[in-house]
Amino acid sequence: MNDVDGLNSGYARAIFEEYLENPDAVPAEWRALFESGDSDLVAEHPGLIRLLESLRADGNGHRAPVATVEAPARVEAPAPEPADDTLLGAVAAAMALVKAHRTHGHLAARLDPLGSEPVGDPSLEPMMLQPQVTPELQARVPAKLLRVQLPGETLADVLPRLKQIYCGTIAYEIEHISDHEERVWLRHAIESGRYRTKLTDDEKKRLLARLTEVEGFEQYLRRAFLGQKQFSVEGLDTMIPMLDETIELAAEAGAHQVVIGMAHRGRLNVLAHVIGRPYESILREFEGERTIEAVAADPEGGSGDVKYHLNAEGRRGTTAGQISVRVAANPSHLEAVDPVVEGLTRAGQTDRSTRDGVHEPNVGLAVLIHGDAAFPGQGVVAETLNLQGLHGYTTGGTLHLISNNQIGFTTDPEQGRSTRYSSDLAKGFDVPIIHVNADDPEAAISAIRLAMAFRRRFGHDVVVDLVGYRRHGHNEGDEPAYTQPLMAARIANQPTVREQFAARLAEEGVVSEEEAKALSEQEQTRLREAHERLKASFGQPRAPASDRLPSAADVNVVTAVPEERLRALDEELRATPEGFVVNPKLARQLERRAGAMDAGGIDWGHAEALALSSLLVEGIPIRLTGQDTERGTFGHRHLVLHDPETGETYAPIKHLAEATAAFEVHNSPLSEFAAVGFEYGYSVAANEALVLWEAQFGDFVNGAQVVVDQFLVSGLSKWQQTSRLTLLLPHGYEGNGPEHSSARLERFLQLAAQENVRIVNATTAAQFFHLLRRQALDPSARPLIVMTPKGLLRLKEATSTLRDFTEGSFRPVLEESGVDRERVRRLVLCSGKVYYDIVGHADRPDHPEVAVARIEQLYPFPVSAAADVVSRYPALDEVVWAQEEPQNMGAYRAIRHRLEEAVAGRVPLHYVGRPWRASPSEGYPTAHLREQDRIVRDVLAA
Ligand SMILES: Cc1ncc(C[n+]2csc(CCOP(=O)(O)OP(=O)(O)O)c2C)c(N)n1
Repeated sequence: MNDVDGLNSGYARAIFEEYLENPDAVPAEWRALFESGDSDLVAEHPGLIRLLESLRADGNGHRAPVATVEAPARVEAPAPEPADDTLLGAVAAAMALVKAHRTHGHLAARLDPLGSEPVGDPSLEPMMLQPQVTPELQARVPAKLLRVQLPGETLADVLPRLKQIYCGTIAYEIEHISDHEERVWLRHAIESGRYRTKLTDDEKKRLLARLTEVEGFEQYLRRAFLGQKQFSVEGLDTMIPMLDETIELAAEAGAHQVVIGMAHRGRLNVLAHVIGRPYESILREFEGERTIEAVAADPEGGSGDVKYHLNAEGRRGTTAGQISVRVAANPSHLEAVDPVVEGLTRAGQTDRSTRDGVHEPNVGLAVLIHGDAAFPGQGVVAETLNLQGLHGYTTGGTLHLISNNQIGFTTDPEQGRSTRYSSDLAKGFDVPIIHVNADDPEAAISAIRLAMAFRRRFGHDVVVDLVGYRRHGHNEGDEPAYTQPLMAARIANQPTVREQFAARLAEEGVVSEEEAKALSEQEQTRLREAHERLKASFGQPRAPASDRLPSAADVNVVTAVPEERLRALDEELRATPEGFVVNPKLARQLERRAGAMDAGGIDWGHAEALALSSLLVEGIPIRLTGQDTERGTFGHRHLVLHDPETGETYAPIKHLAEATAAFEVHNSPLSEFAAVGFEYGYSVAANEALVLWEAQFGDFVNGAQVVVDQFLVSGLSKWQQTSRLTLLLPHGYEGNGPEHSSARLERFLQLAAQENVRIVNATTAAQFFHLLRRQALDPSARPLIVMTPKGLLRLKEATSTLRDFTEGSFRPVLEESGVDRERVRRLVLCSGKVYYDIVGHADRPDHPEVAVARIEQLYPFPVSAAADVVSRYPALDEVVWAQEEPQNMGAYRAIRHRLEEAVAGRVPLHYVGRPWRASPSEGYPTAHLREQDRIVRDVLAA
């Protein structure tokens, strides 16, 4: 590449031309060089300056570099020495070398404890560069030109250190980060070695003791309970001291709580050593007994869960004081707990007890421990990463720890992902990634120190990829040699991390071999004694069954609100500050609300605003999220107003004078899995709050089916975990095609049992008002699933009068008024919007022998209220269940036996609705109308 001048000017010229096109496109070092007026540089490298000058001259007509490049004019540049020119080429190459270490150093790092050779990269080899940077040249390239934070005069001094930093047992991926300040901070932090401090002898001793506990615990369980699943952490033992360090640093930064989300691997060890759950309690489960705590909390009915899914919380002492550490309950579905942990953490970081509400990220930390196969494989990980910077969702930076055992069950990485690293997904989210070899516990601790310092400084997520191995099979009943024979053989010869660390400390004279051995023996004794104590307790009386969960049975909750209060709130809901302009079209809509307070016609959105605001003045905090929820998908809500002139926003509901709790409303990202998981977690931690998630259309809740199945409906039974999360799911057949018609009511009904949830399809604004208030005020917290309307949002017949709000309560069954009961031969029971299709049909007046009643609450099914309705019609010939959904969908199949109970054999029960269908509805509006009309005619026909 050297040209006639003996310079590597081709390379420099290419970069310079790139610089002229776009200064930001060239490496920062080159940009700095081109723009530098540094007189030292000029004096030392006249050849370089001359080249730059000539390049600049070539660049005429392009964007000129900044004016500081006047330095050459002040220099009497001697004719360039060929030696200088060679040096110039070497400087350029050296700069590229530094950049290559920062960018690609990880490719040459020793990250695998099993000793696989790193792939390396030519850009990291001085002799592979153009021009080659020979040892002689390395000794001549001044270090200060390289802008590294390392001691030494020349590249020769700096290069070994650079290799040690970037290609050792710890490696970094930070250069993809788009924020300059973060990048520079990270480079500085890494190269200065600030977080790579050596442990003191005391710290080393403590670390050895911890590794001994970790290993001893797993070994004891394996010996004592041969073949039982424990999902041993061995091979990634270092994870536990890393969590110790994390908690310590979180507390130091002001956290009161750390919330950990993790799967099976190493969980028992985390419970024992990070949470501090007593050995006896864990051993009891291995003995096949339910824990005393679980029995006491749920003496009847709860299913419980396997031991490596259970929720646990403990308090730990740190140098900064006590801190609570929680491991969230999780299901088998890997990574599903991620957004739940974010929600739990966010709720813990938020003070909801005042109108303004305060979110303080420093008081809590979310830690997510991922499997290396699950992290790139499960989409919810990406959805969760996408929450990190969102105003309504951020937790101030999550620490992600990939417990990377280089295998997923029996699947090798080449089969499990398309990228080099398990962590690569995170790069798309501007997250720094620190890889570390799990057999170097000191490096692992420093990885945590850097990660936590980054989080503290920038409040962003950070990933630590802990590269280890799996000493045994996927679980303890598994034979890894069947599928990974070479790896298994290698692992069999690998000393444990404790053994390696003990040997090192013995070499350093910090802990003798005998002392290390004694530590291991002490740990086994501790475990044996705990086990013996436990066995001795068998057969003794248990703790009394107490603290039973409150039943969800009917509780009297006052949901009516006095008129004066509603009127005052309504005024406030329309008030904006001086100078704030409301969009004129919207202003007219809001003004109509004022009229409705007197004349009737209070619609859905209006009723919702009154319900929410009335709760805020009663001290109930509210969080409402969903896609486009601030306005409402169907434009019925408009809780957040936008000034058309300034673009500023104002939400009157956040400014109610007498509110004593916080109101949050956020448009969510286009996510369902993570969005619902987050709200579930939030609602678990904020049991006093009304937390609502709204689907854009009800069908999209299927993207959160995992959360519904494995948390929402079963969390109470599995983990005694309650929530009053409310799902608002637009549902109803209005000709919008198969998907947008149905929120799949049938699925929720299938999942309902043991009063685990409430499922409602309310049909008037006042019913919705009372329902929301009941949901918030009912002392027994249960998730609520609401089939919400679309067309009914503004349907006159579905509106209510002020009196409907100041009196009464939510009614699970609504009867049609104005019917001569004596004449009724057919009682039609239905739920939801189809009611209005029936009673509004042109043929309705011709059928006085038909009466229609609405079942508003589908679960728990109001059998006695429905039976009362049936009993009020003395001349009945039949009861018809009418629905717009196909027979295999909607409510019918789930509630049929309940309807039969209500009818009690008095008359036959018939079905009218769509026939069995594979798809919920017709795709063509005309076909929809025909079918809808057919259903109503069948309902009314004699
Ligand atoms: C969503 C989901 N799919 C499949 C499984 C079954 N499964 C349990 S563990 C496992 C392997 C996980 O590998 P990795 O993420 O590397 O964690 P490791 O078990 O190796 O610690 C699989 C496939 C699951 N639990 N969840």
